[in-house]
Amino acid sequence: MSSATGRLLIVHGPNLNMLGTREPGIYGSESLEDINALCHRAAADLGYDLDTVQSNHEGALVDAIQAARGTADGIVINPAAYTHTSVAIADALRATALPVVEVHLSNVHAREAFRSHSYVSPVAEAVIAGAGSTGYRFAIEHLAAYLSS
Ligand code: CA2
Repeated sequence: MSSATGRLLIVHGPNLNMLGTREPGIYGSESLEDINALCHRAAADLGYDLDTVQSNHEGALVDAIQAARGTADGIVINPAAYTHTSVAIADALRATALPVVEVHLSNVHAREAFRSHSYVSPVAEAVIAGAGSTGYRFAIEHLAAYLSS
């Protein structure tokens, strides 16, 4: 039996399984496993259980988001490239009616113009971009504060 305050879901989009292998100047040198470990520590510090999921497939991400309804209290999502293209992911997030925090490792607003548009941001309680892996800790702290308010 868990005595946790609640349960959070971290959703990682396409290619984030490649973290730490290429483009460290943009995305940092930590692996996805490192970031998941950071998320587990941040959630545990605040009394939350945590699930993580990564997929390179839009439909699998939609399935994971739909499954969060009834099992999670909030979602942290880095939709990666689907940020800029996916109405399906935005609709799935909206349908959960759960609080969502959108995270980007890089400052998407300082890069190519197409990265400044997000289908997910209108569904999000908060958006964190450019803080690197620490952005995930900020997102978890914000969700915990939101859920306890
Ligand atoms: O800054 C972010 O976190 C992004 O969501 C990352 C996405 C990008 O499409 C978004 O515009 C911003 C790309 C993730 C790809 O990650 C890689 C990591 C290592 C090697 C190759 C790709």
